[in-house]
Amino acid sequence: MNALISVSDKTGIVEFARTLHALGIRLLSTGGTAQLLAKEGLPVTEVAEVTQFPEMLDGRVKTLHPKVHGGLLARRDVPAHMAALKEHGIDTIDLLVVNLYPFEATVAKAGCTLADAIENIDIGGPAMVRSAAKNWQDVGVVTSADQYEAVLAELKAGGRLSDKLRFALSVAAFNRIAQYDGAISDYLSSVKFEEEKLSEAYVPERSLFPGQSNGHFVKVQDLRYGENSHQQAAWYRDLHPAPGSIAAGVQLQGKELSYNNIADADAAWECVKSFKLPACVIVKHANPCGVAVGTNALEAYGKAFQTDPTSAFGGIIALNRAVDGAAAQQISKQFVEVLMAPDFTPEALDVFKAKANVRLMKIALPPGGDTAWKQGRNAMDAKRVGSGLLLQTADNHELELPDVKVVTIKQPTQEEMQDLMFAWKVAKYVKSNAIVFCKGGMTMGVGAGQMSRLDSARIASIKAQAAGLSLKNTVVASDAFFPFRDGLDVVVDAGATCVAQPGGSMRDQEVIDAANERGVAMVFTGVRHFRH
Ligand code: 93A
Repeated sequence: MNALISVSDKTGIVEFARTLHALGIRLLSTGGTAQLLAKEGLPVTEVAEVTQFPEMLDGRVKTLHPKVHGGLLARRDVPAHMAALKEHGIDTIDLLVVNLYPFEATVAKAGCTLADAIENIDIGGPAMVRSAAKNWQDVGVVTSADQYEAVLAELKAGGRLSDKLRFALSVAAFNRIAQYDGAISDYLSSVKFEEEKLSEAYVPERSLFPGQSNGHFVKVQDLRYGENSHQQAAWYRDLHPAPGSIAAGVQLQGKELSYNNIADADAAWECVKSFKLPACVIVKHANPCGVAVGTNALEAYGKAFQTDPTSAFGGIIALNRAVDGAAAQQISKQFVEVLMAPDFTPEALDVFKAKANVRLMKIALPPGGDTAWKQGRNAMDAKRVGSGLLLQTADNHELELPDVKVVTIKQPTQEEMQDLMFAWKVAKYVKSNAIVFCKGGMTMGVGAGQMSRLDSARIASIKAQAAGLSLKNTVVASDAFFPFRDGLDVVVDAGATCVAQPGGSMRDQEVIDAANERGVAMVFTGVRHFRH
């Protein structure tokens, strides 16, 4: 029985080879591996001796030879195959032990050049692995040190590998090759081709194919921990993040982003960029606790903060206009975890220099301006469920004025209608059940994430009161329909005079009658915005 051993990672290989030798298996090997085994006193035949062809081109051609591939690929049960081996003086290779040039580790190193990366693309190793794995009925293929123990156990017990193990090794081998080729494809796809720069350290080109993903994700950074400190975590992004998405942003200063920071920052950013007017969104625990539009960044922030100053403490703040000195001064008065904006003026940066812990993220708005908010949004949403994945197209629905249907005797005023559209937009970014009271382009009370819509309405009301705001003459948006009139009664009792909800309940008429009875205006949007 012949074993060919050719490994870059030489961990455990000497002990493994020693046992193979003790079991009477002949050892063939490539340059570096052969040297190590010989030094450890093992009898080893160099592949070059077998092929009668020296390793050449700096090792680029070592095992790419019919004497190797013939020995791996020949079917032992096909007489013509065995006759061909005999005719050409080829021995069978029954066990292949290969691990590949460390491509992944090489490109993960800071300062890796394209040339370094290319040199670490293994050609001969994967070729042998594929030959052996294809011929799994006759050849065992070992591609990881983790497999040494199981292989030795069977060889010691019966002198040969079982079909079951050889098949499992073959599957593992093809998986490893797919993973290896995936890493090469990811890396090369992200290289911006500039001839004069090929020897410089590799810098990923992030927007070569904006918004496109090849289905692969690349790691942005390891995170200190996940949602909680006992969970491990990392942040991955699409290979080519779309401009306008937080993965295309840059952190200008501050502590490392945490898992929760990134999740909340995304919620805030996705919401703020959907506004045309200067807007500010403050997020806590994935929900907006204050959203407002204004004439500029300062005013929008001031209004957003007013909604719920208690929750805004330690909040994640996003603005869709550059932060200037005045806005920075005002924002820096509160404890802020992350501040995101398309830009920061030098004065604003000066203000935050004194607050080195504040994480400042500069994120471009989607090109195309305020009408292009959907760009940079994911086309698909994914959610992990036990051993599975739920996929859906993202909730990118935007309500247009003509789609809004007034269902009550009372009509909303123009101002109310404007606030309704604003409230509806905010409700889309609030976890269900969402109840959002608004007035004058700002949130006045947000009820989020309750199992009962009534509770969300009550909470919004309590929070408004705590913030010293009155819900009198506000508008309110409900992310889903009111199944009974009680929900409507609660929001009207709280002070709303105008209500937006999807409609579509069996008891719509009961709710419309209630709105008429209470003398408020109500519109149906025809769309629901559950968010879980
Ligand atoms: O440069 S290669 O692509 N050309 C080859 O013909 C070849 N054969 C084996 N790389 C090749 N290998 C790889 O060399 C193996 O996959 C293994 O990673 C490495 C072991 O080399 P050495 O034994 O000289 O340390």
